[in-house]
Amino acid sequence: MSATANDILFHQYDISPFSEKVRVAFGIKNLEWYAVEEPVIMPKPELTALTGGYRKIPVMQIGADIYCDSQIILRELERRFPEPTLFPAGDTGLAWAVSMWADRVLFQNVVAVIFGGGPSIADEAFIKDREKLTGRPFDTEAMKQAAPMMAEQARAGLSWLEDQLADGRAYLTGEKPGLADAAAYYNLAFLRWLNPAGLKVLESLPKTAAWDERVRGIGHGKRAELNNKDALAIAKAATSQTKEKADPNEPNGLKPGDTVSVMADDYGRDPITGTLVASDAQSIAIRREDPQVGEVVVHFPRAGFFVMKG
Ligand SMILES: N[C@@H](CCC(=O)N[C@@H](CS)C(=O)NCC(=O)O)C(=O)O
Repeated sequence: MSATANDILFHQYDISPFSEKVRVAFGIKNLEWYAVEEPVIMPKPELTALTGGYRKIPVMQIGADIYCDSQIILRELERRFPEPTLFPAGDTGLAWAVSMWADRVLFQNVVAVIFGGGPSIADEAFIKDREKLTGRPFDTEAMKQAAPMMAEQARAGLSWLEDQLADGRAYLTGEKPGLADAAAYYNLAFLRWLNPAGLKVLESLPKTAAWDERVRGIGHGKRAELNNKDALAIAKAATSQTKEKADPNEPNGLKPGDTVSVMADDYGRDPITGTLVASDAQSIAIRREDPQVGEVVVHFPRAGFFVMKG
C-alpha cells in the first residue's frame, strides 16, 4: 500500500516509550498506520521541517496536520476514530489526569531505575544529546545513587495499579482497555526493553503483572513503513483540514491570526512560532510555512505547554 494524505504517519522510533503509549492506542482502536522512523538523537532535519523545531518523539502527521506530543495525538485519534473509545468507562477527565501522572511522575521514576542500574543505551553521543535536551547534566553516577529511592517510588506508583485491579477487573477502568492502560503500561514496556531486572517489582504485584501481559497482548494495530522524505512530500502536497476556531475563554485573550510561540514546559523547550488557527482549553493549532513542507498546521496540547504572544 502507498500512503496518502488521509493516512496516519507516525514519526517514532521503536524504543520510544511515549510512542509505545500511542502504539497501544492504535491497537485498542485497531488502526492502520505508517511508522516513519526518526533518529534517536539530533539532528532530525525532516522531523523539524514538519514541526518547526519540536524535536521530541512521537509526532503524528495526517496530510498537512502535524500533532506534537502523545497527549494531542491521542486526543486527535479519539476525535477521528471514536470507536472503540479510549474511555470505555467514561471518566474522561480522570483518565487524562492518570495519563499525566504516568507521563510525569511514574515515567521519571522508571527512567531513573533504568539509567541508574545496569547496562544502558546511554553512549556518549546519547548522553550529550539528552544533556542538551534537558539543560541538565546526565549524571549516571547520581542516577545510580538515586536508583534505590526511585525503585521505591516506582513500586508505590505501580501498587496504585494493583489497588485499581484488586476487584479482578481486566483493565484499569473496567473490562475494556483505554487511555489509562496505555499510559501506565508504556512505563513497564520501557523497563522491559532497557532494564528487565527492574520488572522484579511485579513479583509482589501479581494483578499488575497479569494486566501488563494483557495490555502487551493488545498489539499495535496494523503497521506499515514509510520513509521520512516521502512523509515530507505528503505534507507538501496536502492542505490542512483544521478550521479556524476562536476561544472565547482564552485566559490571555489570544485569537486566530495572532503570532504565537508554543513551547513544552519541561524539557525540549524549543519554541515553535506560527499564526494561531484554533485553540481551546486542551489544544492549540498554529500555521507555519517551510520550503520543504509548504504550509502546515502544527497542533500541541495546552496541559504541559506554554503559549506566548509573538
Ligand atoms: N510529552 C511528550 C514527551 C515525549 C518524549 O519525551 N519523548 C522522548 C522519546 S520517548 C524524546 O523525545 N526524547 C528525545 C528525543 O528522542 O529526541 C509526549 O507525551 O509525547
